[in-house]
Amino acid sequence: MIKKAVFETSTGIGGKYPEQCGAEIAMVGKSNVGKSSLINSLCNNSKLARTSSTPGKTRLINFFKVNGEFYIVDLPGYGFAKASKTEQKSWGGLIESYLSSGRLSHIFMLLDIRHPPTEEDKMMFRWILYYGVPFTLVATKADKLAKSKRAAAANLAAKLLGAPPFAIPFSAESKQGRDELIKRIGDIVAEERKICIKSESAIDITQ
Ligand SMILES: Nc1nc2c(ncn2[C@@H]2O[C@H](COP(=O)(O)OP(=O)(O)O)[C@@H](O)[C@H]2O)c(=O)[nH]1
Ligand SMILES: [Mg+2]
Repeated sequence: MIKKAVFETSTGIGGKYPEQCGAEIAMVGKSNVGKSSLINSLCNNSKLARTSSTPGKTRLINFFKVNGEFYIVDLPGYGFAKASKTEQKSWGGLIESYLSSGRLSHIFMLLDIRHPPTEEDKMMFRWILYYGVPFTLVATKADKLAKSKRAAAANLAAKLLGAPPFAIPFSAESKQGRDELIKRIGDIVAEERKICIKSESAIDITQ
């Protein structure tokens, strides 16, 4: 259950991450795929993460603290056509240093349910595998497809990405998939809690 979600901080290139706390779950995907809308839907707050119909607006990593216990993280999107080479490079640097920071518990990678993954989606996915971050694939904007086509389209997008052929259809409009994602987050947070308790008791033994 998400009871409380607040914006904690933003960070850009060379910036500082907030103090680590519990699980950290990040949303990645191309600009306009629905990352901010997903966060707002999960947190029942339409104004929490800024959503926009102009792609490529968010260039910072935004941290939201949930239930005072863990972070949901909104990553800047990729694939905005107008981005210059310099902008693309700085985006890559920001994302790669975050992926390799060891902070991430889990990534939700978002794909538009209506379109095959782009080359940039595939590159993003290779990074996720390379850095070994556990992931869940989410096929967004499910409301834009007929109900009968959603599951197959979501799974096809995952397959074309080169992942196991399974993605959760999600819609911020109809809330389809919301309960499943909340449950997944609950599992990730509980798992992280267990690791914390284990490492705390490991310290006790050596003292
Ligand atoms: N129909 C529909 N539109 C959506 C959905 N999720 C996001 N959008 C729209 O897609 C646009 C981009 O959403 P946003 O969350 O800002 O994408 P982001 O760039 O990945 O953070 C906005 O105009 C949203 O209203 C959805 O599930 N269904
Ligand atoms: Mg956004």
